[in-house]
Amino acid sequence: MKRITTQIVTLLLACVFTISSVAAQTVSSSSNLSIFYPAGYDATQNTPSFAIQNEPVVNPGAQSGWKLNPTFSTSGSNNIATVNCGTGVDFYGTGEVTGALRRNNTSITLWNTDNYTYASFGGQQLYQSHPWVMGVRANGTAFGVIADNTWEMTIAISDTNIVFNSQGPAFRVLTFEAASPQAAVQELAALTGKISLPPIWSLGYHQCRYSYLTDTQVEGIADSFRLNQLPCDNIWMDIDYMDQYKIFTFSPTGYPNPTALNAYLHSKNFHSVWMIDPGVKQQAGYTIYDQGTAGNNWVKQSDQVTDFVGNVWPGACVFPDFTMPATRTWWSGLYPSFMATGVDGVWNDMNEPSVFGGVTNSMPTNNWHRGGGGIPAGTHLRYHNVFGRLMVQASRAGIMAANPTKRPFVLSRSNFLGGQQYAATWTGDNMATTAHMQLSVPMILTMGLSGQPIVGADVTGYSGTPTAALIGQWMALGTFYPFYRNHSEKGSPMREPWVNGPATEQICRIALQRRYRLLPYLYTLTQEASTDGLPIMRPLFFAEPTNANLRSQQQAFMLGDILMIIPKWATGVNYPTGVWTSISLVGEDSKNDPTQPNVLIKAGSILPLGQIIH
Ligand code: MIG
Repeated sequence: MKRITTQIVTLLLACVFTISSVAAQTVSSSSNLSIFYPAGYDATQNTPSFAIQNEPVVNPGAQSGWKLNPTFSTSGSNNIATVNCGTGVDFYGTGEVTGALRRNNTSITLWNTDNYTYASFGGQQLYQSHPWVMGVRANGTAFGVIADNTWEMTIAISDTNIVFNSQGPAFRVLTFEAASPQAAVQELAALTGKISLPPIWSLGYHQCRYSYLTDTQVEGIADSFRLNQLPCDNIWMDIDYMDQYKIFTFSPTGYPNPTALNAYLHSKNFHSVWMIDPGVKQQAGYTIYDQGTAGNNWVKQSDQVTDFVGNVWPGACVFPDFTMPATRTWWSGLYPSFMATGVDGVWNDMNEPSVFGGVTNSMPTNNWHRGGGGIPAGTHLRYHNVFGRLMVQASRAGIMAANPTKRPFVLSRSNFLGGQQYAATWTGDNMATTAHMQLSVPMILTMGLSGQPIVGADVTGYSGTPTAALIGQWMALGTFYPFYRNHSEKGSPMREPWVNGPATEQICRIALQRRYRLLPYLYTLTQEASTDGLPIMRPLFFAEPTNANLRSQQQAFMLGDILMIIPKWATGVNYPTGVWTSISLVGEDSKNDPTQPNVLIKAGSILPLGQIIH
């Protein structure tokens, strides 16, 4: 009875909203890829493509026997593309998502959102957008689907279909075939861009805190790492280093001399990473505000004239319109003097953009971006999802101009498909719970399958109070994240390795020593990612794509091709075929250690290792 009622309601809804199907207008193709343009496709509404950096070479017409043919339709003002993928497909991708690695029967919304502890929107709406789905068939062949638009969109995946439902105008869809899941991710990277090799120090351990409140405290933290013989490469400065949260300023009391602090850190072989947010305090006399106002650089309200003002940490703020080339150039130009204090890396946060009290914690969708240089003017609804991506493009350019001979390191909370070219990322504000520690594995794997290899989660959990046991477990897991950073929220207990007593400190020490022992291998994998686009942390099914028992494995994972990592909390792990042997990295008993994940090497492999660092 219930089912019949549902069917009637569905029928009625279909009548009311007149879901009408639109024939594909044009198809162009190469041997492994097809691009579908719906009727009514208007290039000015969709170009330039933010996802596709390398436009594929295609010929007019369809490839015969092509399996992945979207059907275009509309519902009200929404445009929809439905791709029937056949049966027996395991789906992956869709970027930054909570939940399972295998994306069958999931739905997410692409609308970059400051989603504290993933608690809002059912956790199905986070900081980044990747309109991308990968399928893997039973025989191990794979395919990829890209919905090439930036507008707010949902991606609903069943066992057979992918439905992209966009609030924007008709958009094109790219589908491609690949011999393996690896080949699909490589094709994605060829289309959307690859990382540049980051500095090796960024692969070391990072100690962060919201916030170390004074330079003296930072120096003390650095000293403790060295005194306690805990390997560490980086210390992070969160927003409290600023004067009243004004970007590109320094607190006259807490951080009066950033040059001296950076010099101190460098003298102890640390690097420093400092935060820069997009919101600019609206305050006459503040240089950044005055410059940006004189340059007419701020995002406008819907009247296209008045600066939009929204609240963030500094209070009332204006926001750079990063769609404008002049704004990006101005923003890049702010970095050289900042970097000249000895800053090594930059952390761009809050760039969804986050606006306190705004709808979905952001700015109104009818705000106005002026574009330029090939980017048409348009609403915030169109450009919201690429705000952070355009910001880090400009940040990176400025950092490179400041230090042309150094490889930049930028960490961004928000981004868009392809944005890995500009910045590494982390999974935002997680919780200090076992559940979120475990969730970090499929989240990082999924980002890697969506083109972003350099990812981590806040080790020990950003929000809340972890037990000493959880701190040890998470530090031990983080060893194997591509980006290994301990971070925690203001008001929560400190999480540096020594604060929970000697037993936890020793667990952290072994975890850190393991990381540094693996550094040559991690560096090699990172270099390879910069050329082949493959993730660093990989799902177990990469090791044997035809093995149906590996497709949902999301607790154990691969580091590159030759190491399998099995956390001690992992249950029901299926091994890929082959001989896998536990190894000890720093003298620990990998297989039986109660906290450190078991590290297994594939028979016949060569693993480059560094010295044990004390
Ligand atoms: O509204 O800069 O996700 O890592 O410590 C909070 C303070 C702003 C959010 C980031 C978090 C960072 C915090 N930021």
